[in-house]
Amino acid sequence: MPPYRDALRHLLFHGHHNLLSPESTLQVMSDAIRHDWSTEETLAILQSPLLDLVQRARTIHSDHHGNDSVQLASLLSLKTGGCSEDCNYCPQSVHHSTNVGNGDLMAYDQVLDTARKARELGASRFCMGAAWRQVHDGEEFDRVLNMVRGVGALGMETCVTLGMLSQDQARRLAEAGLTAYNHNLDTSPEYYNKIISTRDFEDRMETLRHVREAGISLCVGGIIGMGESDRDRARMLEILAGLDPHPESVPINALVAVVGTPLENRPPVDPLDLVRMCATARILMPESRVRLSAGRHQLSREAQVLCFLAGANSIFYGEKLLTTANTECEEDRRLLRELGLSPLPPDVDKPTPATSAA
Ligand code: SAM
Ligand code: DTB
Ligand code: SF4
Repeated sequence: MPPYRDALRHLLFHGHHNLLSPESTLQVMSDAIRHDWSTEETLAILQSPLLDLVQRARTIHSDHHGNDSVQLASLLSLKTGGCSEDCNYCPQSVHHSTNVGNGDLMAYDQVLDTARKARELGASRFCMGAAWRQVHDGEEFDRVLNMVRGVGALGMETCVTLGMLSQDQARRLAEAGLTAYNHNLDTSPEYYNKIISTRDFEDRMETLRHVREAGISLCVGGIIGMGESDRDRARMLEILAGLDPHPESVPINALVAVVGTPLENRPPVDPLDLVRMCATARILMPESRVRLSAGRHQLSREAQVLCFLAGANSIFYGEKLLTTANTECEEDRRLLRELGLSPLPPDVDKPTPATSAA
């Protein structure tokens, strides 16, 4: 947080004279980093008039980030399909008949080649996903650890999403130099069992604790467009903002309704609902990177601009997400140029562990 805000707060609350009106005092207070947002407060923000909401989010965004950088994160599916979980949105679950098969874990060299290409195109973070319910110790996990080392040695930030993790597995990922772990809450605790029956919300929270204890950055967010209410959306954001410290990255996904999944017929998300989610996440978690994630492909340039205006400052960059399409890199670069936004360089100040092909 910029030091002048602390000074201002000090002046307001500890000075002999309160220099500002009660409304502006409240405004400054509302910008403080908080972990105690209530459902009603969050819902009121989420449902506030759109222009007020975007303006408030934009002010907080400028104060905490300046206006000019967007993190470009590339995604690669290391192990696609065949997952034993029954997440209703996911084309990779064995419980649904989609056209996603059951692949093997990718080879180290192929992963490194893909990461190098992503880096050349301008990505600073490389995210690797596996369609696993949880990590199992053994040869495959060892190979993933090696991939983390290898991608880190390219000077990129590394992120993996591998399902549930034990404390020890999180520690080993940290040792390999992992920057961030992605593990989404996906929806509210109240709506959770309408979407997934093979695990519960508390399982998710436990993995998040293990990641934090290992000193790895947290990437945690969710999905809209699965039939949840505004209250469910607010509850999810409230719980994310209740994490202390806030997650460093908050991916906001719009459901990609894949044929063969139970959610295949969900109507498309209203793009302005995504703007509302980005803005509310920005207001609740001023310092986090809010990532405009799945579903961006279906958004107009104008809707994306509104999301950036509302505080989104990260995107998935590359022609593919895990199994579905994403916006073309060239198109993204053109949009960012037009907006005056530049790609964020990688933040890799940790010494990178030595690498070897497995
Ligand atoms: N298996 C791991 C897990 O679930 O934690 C990691 C991979 S999983 C595919 C990562 C995230 O992708 C999910 O938590 C969900 O938020 C998002 N996701 C998956 N399918 C999606 C879809 N069809 N639309 C939007 N987001 C999706
Ligand atoms: C996240 O929040 N979104 C990404 C990433 N984390 C791993 C995944 C989106 C997947 C969209 C559907 C697919 O391509 O399979
Ligand atoms: Fe498996 Fe993850 Fe897909 Fe759920 S979201 S079915 S855990 S790959």
